[in-house]
Amino acid sequence: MKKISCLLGFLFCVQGLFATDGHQLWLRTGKTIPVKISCDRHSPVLDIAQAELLQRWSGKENATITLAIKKDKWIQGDGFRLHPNGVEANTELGILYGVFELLRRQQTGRLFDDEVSNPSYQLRILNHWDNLDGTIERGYAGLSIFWRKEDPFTVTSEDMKRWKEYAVANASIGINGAVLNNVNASPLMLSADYLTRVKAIADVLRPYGIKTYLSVKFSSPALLGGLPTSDPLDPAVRAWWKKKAEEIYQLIPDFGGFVVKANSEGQPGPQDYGRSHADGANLLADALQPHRGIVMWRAFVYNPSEKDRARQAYSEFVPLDGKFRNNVIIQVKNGPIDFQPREPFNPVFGAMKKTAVMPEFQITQEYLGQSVHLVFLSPMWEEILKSDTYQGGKGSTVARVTDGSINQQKNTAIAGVSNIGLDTNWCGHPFAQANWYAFGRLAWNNSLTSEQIVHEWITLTFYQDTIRETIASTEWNLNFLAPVKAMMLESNEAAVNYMMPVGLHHLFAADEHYGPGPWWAPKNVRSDWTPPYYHQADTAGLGFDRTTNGTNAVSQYHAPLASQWSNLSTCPEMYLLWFHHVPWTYSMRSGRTLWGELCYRYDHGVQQVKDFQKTWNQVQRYVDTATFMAVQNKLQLQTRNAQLWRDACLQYFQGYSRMPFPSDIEQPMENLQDIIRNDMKKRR
Ligand code: GCW
Repeated sequence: MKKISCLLGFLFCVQGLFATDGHQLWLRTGKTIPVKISCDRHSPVLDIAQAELLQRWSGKENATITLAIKKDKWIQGDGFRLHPNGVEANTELGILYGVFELLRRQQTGRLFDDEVSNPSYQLRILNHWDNLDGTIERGYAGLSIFWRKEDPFTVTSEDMKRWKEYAVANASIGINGAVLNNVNASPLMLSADYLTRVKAIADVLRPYGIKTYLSVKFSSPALLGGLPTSDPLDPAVRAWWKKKAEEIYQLIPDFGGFVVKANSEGQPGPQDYGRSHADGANLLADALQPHRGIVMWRAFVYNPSEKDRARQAYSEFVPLDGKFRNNVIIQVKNGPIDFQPREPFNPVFGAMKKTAVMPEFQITQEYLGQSVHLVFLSPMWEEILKSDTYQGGKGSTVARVTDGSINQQKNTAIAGVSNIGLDTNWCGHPFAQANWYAFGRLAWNNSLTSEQIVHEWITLTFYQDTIRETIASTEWNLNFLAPVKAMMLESNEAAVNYMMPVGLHHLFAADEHYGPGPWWAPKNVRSDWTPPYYHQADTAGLGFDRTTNGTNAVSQYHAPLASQWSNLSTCPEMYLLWFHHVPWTYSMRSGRTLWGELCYRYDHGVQQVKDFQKTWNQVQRYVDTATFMAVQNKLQLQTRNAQLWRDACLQYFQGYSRMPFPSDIEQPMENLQDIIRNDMKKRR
């Protein structure tokens, strides 16, 4: 009897220790091992650095760690030097980031001797598309942690606790800025009541090195200030913004600045008054300049009457190069359309020489399965960062033209559209946490590999003390780390395969951007929001002709890309249907016809997700039950959705190709008419 209860006690204990709701993210606190800290200064930031060390130290018992602020010419900005006895930095924040790196090294077993680490970008910013009523545009993990509908201005202890946890998580990966509201901004954001709440948030984030920024609506002077116009050259408008900036800096002396979405998707902007993006951006830049604030002006613009949406940011912004104040940064989405599963890099990156440009990535999976699909986004971002723009000759990668290596620029920055909400695990899908993590790590070091990032994340997240104590590391590496890593690294390409292979893009049904709808084109919807605009399927072939025979968008890229990509035989197949309208019988490098290749890719994507299910089923004993079940369920849904993508797209395109399904792929499980009918029913 005694034996049994002992055993039960043990099991219960293991199970209990094992249970996790994901709220801790990659920041485990295991057993506390004592450590001594030598640090001759006190400040809110340094106190946090010390507290983190005391709480999470897992190195030698009673080791002494020195934290020292010292001038060191190898250290830049908030960078740091790690050495066996501690951390050195030029700034307090450098110490904090060094401490987090030290802890990460311990937990992931990566040794170091003497190493300097400097951030690639000065500003590493999350953009929250959070609305003031608490909803989140393209958010899939609950309501906003910043705003709510009921009782919107009371700051509760719960609020403060969340904001602090959020700050720790960001600081641990080097994120140092947060834009608190949607780029589709409400003018009320700048009202006194909301600014008071912004101050409360900024006060919590500050000691963790996170600056606060706001998205602003360009027509705020009229909508909020009651002026007759918001014309950027109107003196009263200029005075209004100056005063507003002063009011903000009274409350938040280290306020970071504004993000603006102007003349895009119905948002107001300077063009409403016959002025340019530069006039608009400079107006705000002048208001913020005395306070050292910056403007991040988005280049996400497109006009319904244009023939090719992919050309538009370039055509509007490149002629303005050199016309922006030096506290303006143009914020450019990674691709020329809109966060699709795969796009070539945005040509604006290679084209602006005298204006600072920053990448905008989307961490929230708007077009990549939302919080249902397991898709690790780091390989996609890595692909973009490492793409060569050839701006100043070979080696002018997107990373290097944005991080100050090639163009002299006052500010360097990178932004990620956040995937967090009030869900206990912050991100909805347990694996979506990896995308938040990866964004921060790449923002700190834009030459990290996805392989390294995922290795860190899996180890930090899943290699809990209970596992360490019961399972040999060799076994865990072999049976958990290796297969889960492989699955994650493959997951982005799998999504490309089952959604939009070979350069296809924007095939979504309706505005929810989740399921397939290559047929979707209601009469009352702008054509550049509908899939037929992008895939251009007809009986001759498939794909968008962006060569000289078509819209010539390819000419926005430097040599040798422009000629490589405009030539069918030298265009990389992953961009083929992005740049070309290709005959169905065209012979691909695999020897298959285009039609055969599409069939193979869509089906392969489905098989990849089925393999992810198998991988996951085999790692059950290394994961807590709740996480295991949650991921297992989501993978089931992902498989079903991948099948739907394959069946819908292939049968729809078959209507044009009129070619049979190859016999060696899984045949459609549901017929096209039923798929369309169900989809319509869902929307009614
Ligand atoms: O990706 C698209 C989204 C919109 C978003 C817009 C943008 C915030 O579908 O929801 O609006 O881009 O980036 O401005």
